[in-house]
Amino acid sequence: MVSATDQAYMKMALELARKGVGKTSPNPCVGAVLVKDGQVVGRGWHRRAGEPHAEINALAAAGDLAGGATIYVTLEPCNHQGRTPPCSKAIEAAGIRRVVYGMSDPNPVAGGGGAYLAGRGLEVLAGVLADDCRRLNLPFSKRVTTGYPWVQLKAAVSLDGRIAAATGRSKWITGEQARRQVHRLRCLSDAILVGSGTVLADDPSLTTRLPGKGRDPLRVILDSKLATPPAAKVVAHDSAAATWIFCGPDAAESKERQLRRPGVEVHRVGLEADGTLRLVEVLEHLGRAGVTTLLVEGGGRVHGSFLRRGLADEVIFFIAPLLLGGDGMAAVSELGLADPSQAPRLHEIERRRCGDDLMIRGRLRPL
Ligand code: AOF
Ligand code: ZN
Repeated sequence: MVSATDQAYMKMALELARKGVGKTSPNPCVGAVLVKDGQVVGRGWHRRAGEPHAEINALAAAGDLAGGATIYVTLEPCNHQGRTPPCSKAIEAAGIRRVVYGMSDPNPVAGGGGAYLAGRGLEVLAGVLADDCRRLNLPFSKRVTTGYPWVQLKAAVSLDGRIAAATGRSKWITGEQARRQVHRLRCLSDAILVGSGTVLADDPSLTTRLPGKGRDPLRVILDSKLATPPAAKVVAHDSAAATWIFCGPDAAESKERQLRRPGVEVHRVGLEADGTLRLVEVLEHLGRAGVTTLLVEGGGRVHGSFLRRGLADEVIFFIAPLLLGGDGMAAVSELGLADPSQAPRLHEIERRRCGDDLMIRGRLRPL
C-alpha cells in the first residue's frame, strides 16, 4: 500500500534529486531521504558522476541513526560495483528495515537492487511517484537502454513558423528573455548540434554565455561535404568547448586537414538514400561518448531530418510575435504528411512566457 506519508517523503527525495539536474550526466539525478520514528534522519542526493550515490550520502548524513530506518529513494538502489560500491549492500549493512523507491533502474548493468534487498528480508515497496521520478531521468533512461542521447529540437520562430528571412538573416527573432532561456538550455545539455547551413549563415559560437556557469557543451556540426570554413567560430575560436564535425564518407581529405586543430574532431559516417548523414550513426557516436542530452538548434533541414526519422524526443520552440512570410526559411523542412492527424504532436506541454515571446515545450511521445 502506498500511503500519503510515503508519497510525501518521496516528494522530498525528488526535490533533493532535482538539485543534481544538469550536473550528474551521464549519470541520473537521484535523491534519498532516511526516516526513523517519523523523523527525517538523513538526506542525500547525487551531485556528480563518479561521486557517491544519493543513498550513500543519505546514509552518511544519518550515521548511527540509520539502523531500523526507512530509506526513500527516487531510483531503485544499484546492485553493482561500478565507480562506487553497490548501494544495495550499503543499505543492508546500515540496518535499514524498509526500502521505498520510485522508478526501477533501467540500467541493465546496475539494476536488481530491489530484488536483492527483498531477498535479504527488507520490506521493499517500488513505484511510489514513479512517473515523476521517470520524468526527471528520461535522457538517462534513453541512453542506457538504446545507446542514443535524448534529442531536443530547439528553434526561435516567427508566428508563421519561420526561423530566418529569405536572406538567411535571423538576428533577432526572439527577445532577450527567450535568448537567455536558450543559454540555460545549453547549460543543461551535454552537446549542441547544428547543420553546416546554420554555421555558414550565422557563424554561431555555440557556447553558453551565462555568468558563473562554466560548463560548455560539446559542439556538433552536421556537415556532409565539410563546407565549414576553417575561420568559422565553432572551429577557430579559442574556447573550452570541443567541436565534432560529422561528414560523409567522400568529403575531401584536404578540407578535413584544414579543419583539424586541437579540440576539433572530424568523424565520417554513412549517408542515407537522400544524401543526408546517417543520424543514427551520429547519435551512436555521441551516446558512446556519454552525451546524454543533445540540443539540436537547427536549421530547418536538420530539424526535418530528425523528425522524419522519428529520432527526436522533445520539441522546445520559442515563438515571437512577428511575421516573416512564406519566403522566409521554414523551422522544419518537409515532413511529407498527408493529413494533420499524422503530424508529430507534443505531449505534456509546458507553456512559458519569455517577455513578448512564448516558449512551447513538449515530448514527442507520451511517458
Ligand atoms: C548514480 N547516482 O545516486 C544512483 C545511481 O557510474 P557509477 O558506478 O556511479 O554507477 C552509476 C549507476 O548506478 C547508474 O547508471 C544507475 O543505474 C545506478 N544508480 N547512479 O550516479 C545515484 N543511485
Ligand atoms: Zn548506487
